[in-house]
Amino acid sequence: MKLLVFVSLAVIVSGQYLNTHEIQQIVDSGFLGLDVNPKDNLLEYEELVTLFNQKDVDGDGLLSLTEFEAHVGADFLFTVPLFNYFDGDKNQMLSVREFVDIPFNEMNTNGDSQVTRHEFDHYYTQLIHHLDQHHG
Ligand SMILES: [Ca+2]
Ligand SMILES: [Ca+2]
Ligand SMILES: [Ca+2]
Repeated sequence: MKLLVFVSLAVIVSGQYLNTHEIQQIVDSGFLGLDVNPKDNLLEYEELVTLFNQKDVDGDGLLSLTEFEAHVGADFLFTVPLFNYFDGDKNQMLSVREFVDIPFNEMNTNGDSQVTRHEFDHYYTQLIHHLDQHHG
């Protein structure tokens, strides 16, 4: 099993694209990391803002790359590409607007106050796919 993990990482590092299953796993863990309070298979706007504030360890109202890294996990392949993607004004910091408001509105295609698993999957699968094609 360890060997398998090593081999699949080596394939990714060598620049080959992720397969559908690998992208699905990333999307799964992404959702699980966000749907925490309440854990109801929905992402509420307030839930994401609360999470943002929890991750903002130094309380300056912004997520640094270090704070973001702690959120996504050290072994996550797309930490830097994802951070740069969200960092619209390229100041190396993520504001609530960049990390919550803009993605939330993009995901929330029917404009209510929550993002369903389906909406999240659609958005995040495309995003990871996009980053996968353009990084490395
Ligand atoms: Ca939730
Ligand atoms: Ca901060
Ligand atoms: Ca920024």
